[in-house]
Amino acid sequence: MMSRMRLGVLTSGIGIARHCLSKNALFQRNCRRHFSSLDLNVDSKTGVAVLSMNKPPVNSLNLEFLTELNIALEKVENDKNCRGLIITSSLPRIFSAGLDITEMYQPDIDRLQEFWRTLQDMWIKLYGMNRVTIAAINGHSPAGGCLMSISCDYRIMAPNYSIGLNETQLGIVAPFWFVDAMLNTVDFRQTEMALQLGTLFKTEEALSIGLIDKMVPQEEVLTAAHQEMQRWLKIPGFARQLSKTELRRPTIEKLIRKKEEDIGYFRDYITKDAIQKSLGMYLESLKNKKK
Ligand code: CO8
Repeated sequence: MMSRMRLGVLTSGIGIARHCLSKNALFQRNCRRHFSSLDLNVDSKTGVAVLSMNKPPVNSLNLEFLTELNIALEKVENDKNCRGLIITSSLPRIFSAGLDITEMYQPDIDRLQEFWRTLQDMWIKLYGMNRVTIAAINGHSPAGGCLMSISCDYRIMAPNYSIGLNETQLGIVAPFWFVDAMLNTVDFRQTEMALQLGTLFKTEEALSIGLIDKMVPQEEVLTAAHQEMQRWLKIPGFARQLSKTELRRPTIEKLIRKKEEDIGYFRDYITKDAIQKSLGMYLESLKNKKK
């Protein structure tokens, strides 16, 4: 039986989501009001959850969206019947445009810090998740979208999209834990070049350097993710989980140790005049694209 809940831009605030979710209602059919920007479907027969991002126009990660992602990831992790998670997008052509740049441009300082802390928490949960995680990348996946993808255990992507840590193109620097996640995925030389140049790799290039694991036609991305999931779920769960934890723990612990320092660094860095100027120009260039 498929159970389903929609999470989303909370018309009545995050409190409602917490209320619904805290009562373990996430997987019940009857708790679906007020939500619109995340779909979480759990197939109770296979134990596979599909989390689909649905925040038009580009699934940009703002504070509210990250909060919802955190709640959903926590629920998946705590659901004993759930063994695997597929993350994808409901939007055409976009997996996620990464962090919402408007959170970083002319920010309110308290919100900015909260935003960064919520991103850190989301990453710690996703990168350290015991469940098998597969990114079904059915659209562009720059910066924070790339971070989410490389935090999963396996990546399947449709052709003719782009993925990468392009922060330098915005005049900003990817934090150490973005870099660590990249280094744990592709080799040092590729990371060194990609991070400096802010490279957005086309799907084919991403495949050739190991940034993604498989390329399939757009309409087959989700099916391929389910098929791949079966391969992972055949492995005894405890052994697989421990192997993952052993490999990822040092990277996660590094951020946990430096969390507050990282928030302070981010706040001081992002509010510099020169960085604000770069972000403003980048936002403007996105808007002018259409003209
Ligand atoms: N944040 C906020 N708004 C965005 C973002 C974003 N990341 N991306 C796009 N938008 C907005 C556009 O401005 C546009 O707004 P409007 O409709 O009001 O003009 C709307 O979304 C639609 O965008 P497009 O018209 O560009 O849509 P397309 O389908 O043509 O293109 C893309 C989609 C390819 C995703 C394109 O929008 C794009 O390249 N976006 C920018 C992606 C990007 O560079 N993201 C980087 C974010 S930074 C990050 O994730 C990590 C930061 C780490 C900080 C560390 C500091 C220490």
